Amino acid sequence: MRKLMGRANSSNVMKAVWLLEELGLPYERTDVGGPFGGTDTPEYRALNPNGVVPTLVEGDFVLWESNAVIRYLCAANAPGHAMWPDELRARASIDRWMDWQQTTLNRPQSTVFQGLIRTAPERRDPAAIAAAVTEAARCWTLLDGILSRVPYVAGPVLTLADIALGVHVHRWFSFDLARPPQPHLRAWYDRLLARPAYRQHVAQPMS
Ligand SMILES: N[C@@H](CCC(=O)N[C@@H](CS)C(=O)NCC(=O)O)C(=O)O
Repeated sequence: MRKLMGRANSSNVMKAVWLLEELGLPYERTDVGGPFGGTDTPEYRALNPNGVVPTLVEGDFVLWESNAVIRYLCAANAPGHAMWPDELRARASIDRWMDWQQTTLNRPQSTVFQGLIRTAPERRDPAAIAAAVTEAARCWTLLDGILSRVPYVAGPVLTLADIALGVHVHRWFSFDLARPPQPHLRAWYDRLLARPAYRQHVAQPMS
């Protein structure tokens, strides 16, 4: 049986769960990381030397890095699927947004999330959070511009780019803060909310 190791409230675990559900693939998820612990045992480090989640295990095949995991799941189980098509330019356009999530959006978005959701009010760094909100807003407004022309991040249909970014847009619209108007981003978020797997596994109260 395919095993996905990682707690359900991790954005990176959510990517894999959401995709597995969209593709109708069987899996067992186990709670690892955060309050569940288990990431610093020798057994887990042998699977994932980074000590983070998610980790995918299929027999003797082990994979970590959430975006690599969802690319693999798609290619192995739904080759040629519109989520991650074979055509190289279409695929590269999707990969580009997946890299953008990891390299550009993730740092400010994560600072806002950790600051507002995982840090007690008296221990927060308001200046760091404010700077991160400004930078995250810049990123999301850039995406708002893209989504003024297409319904999904990489074009006309849902792809892995929407999976990688969609787990974060729920948080962005759930944070208790002032946001610039981002109507196209909001319309895309509403489109994602129409999907049962997104509602059930991503659009949950933040913790
Ligand atoms: N680049 C990695 C980052 C993985 C990561 O940082 N995961 C977080 C959860 S989103 C984690 O493991 N945090 C520590 C923990 O849960 O114990 C990926 O995309 O898989």
